[in-house]
Amino acid sequence: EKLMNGTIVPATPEPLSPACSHRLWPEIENTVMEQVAMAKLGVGECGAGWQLFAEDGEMKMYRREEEMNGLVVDPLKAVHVVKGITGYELCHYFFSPQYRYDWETTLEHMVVVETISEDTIVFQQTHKRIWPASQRDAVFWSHMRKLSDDQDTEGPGLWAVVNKSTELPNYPANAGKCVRVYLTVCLLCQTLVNPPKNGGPVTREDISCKITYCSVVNPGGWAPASVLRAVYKREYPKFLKRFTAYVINQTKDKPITF
Ligand code: 18C
Repeated sequence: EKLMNGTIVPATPEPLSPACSHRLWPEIENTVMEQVAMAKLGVGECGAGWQLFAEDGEMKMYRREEEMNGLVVDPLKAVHVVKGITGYELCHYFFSPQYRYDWETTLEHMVVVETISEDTIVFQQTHKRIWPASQRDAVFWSHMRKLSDDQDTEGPGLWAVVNKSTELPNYPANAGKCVRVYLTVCLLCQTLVNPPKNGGPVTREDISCKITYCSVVNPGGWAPASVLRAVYKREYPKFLKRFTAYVINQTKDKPITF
């Protein structure tokens, strides 16, 4: 850029996200890149040991049995294809605090701790207690972003939400009755459009969304492995079915948002 006095200054790059000056930004950036790259890999490509543990129509859920210091931390990877909704819509309802109680059945209480920007929020959540373990809570940042799709730069692209545990002095871990869990979650959504043959406008009949949901939750403290794995097996399919049905229902009479 050339100033009035003739000095040449480098053009300021467009801000990537309104959150990019925040202290958490480097971690958010790195985590999003890493999680999206992992989510894009098929279960065959990202190492051995993935076992299918739940299947329902297009939905498939895999897990890898893993332990860390004696705690079950099984990574989960789910894929699903849902008709009639876009990747943006799924990410919007997953990210936005105002809908969370509608679909998150394990939730007891949610607090927005910090709104860093329109696309980046820090949450504190308390989840329902499972007998005989202690109740769990989580503090995590959540970031929503559009990604450029290598195959289809003109298309609706890819949207993702990444959630990752963080520490906050005002919300110390294990201070009250809750044990703090540590989570890394990625929801990656790709909209697929079937252009209508008559050349007419695209309707909800013509769209579908390919979903990949990856999650690793460290329970943070003692929890019986058998109970924990049973909770996994029940709660993850329940979550993905309920959440996608919720988004279909919320959007069915609304204009399509890409
Ligand atoms: O990704 C999801 N939701 C997001 C928005 O809420 C966000 C939250 C993740 C929650 C992480 C799990 C927190 C602990 C939950 C305790 C279990 C409660 C079950 C209550 C049943 C009545 O990313 C969707 C998340 C879908 C949740 C699936 C359940 C995950 C189970 C993980 C278990 C780890 C701790 C277990 C504690 C003791 C168990 C004996």
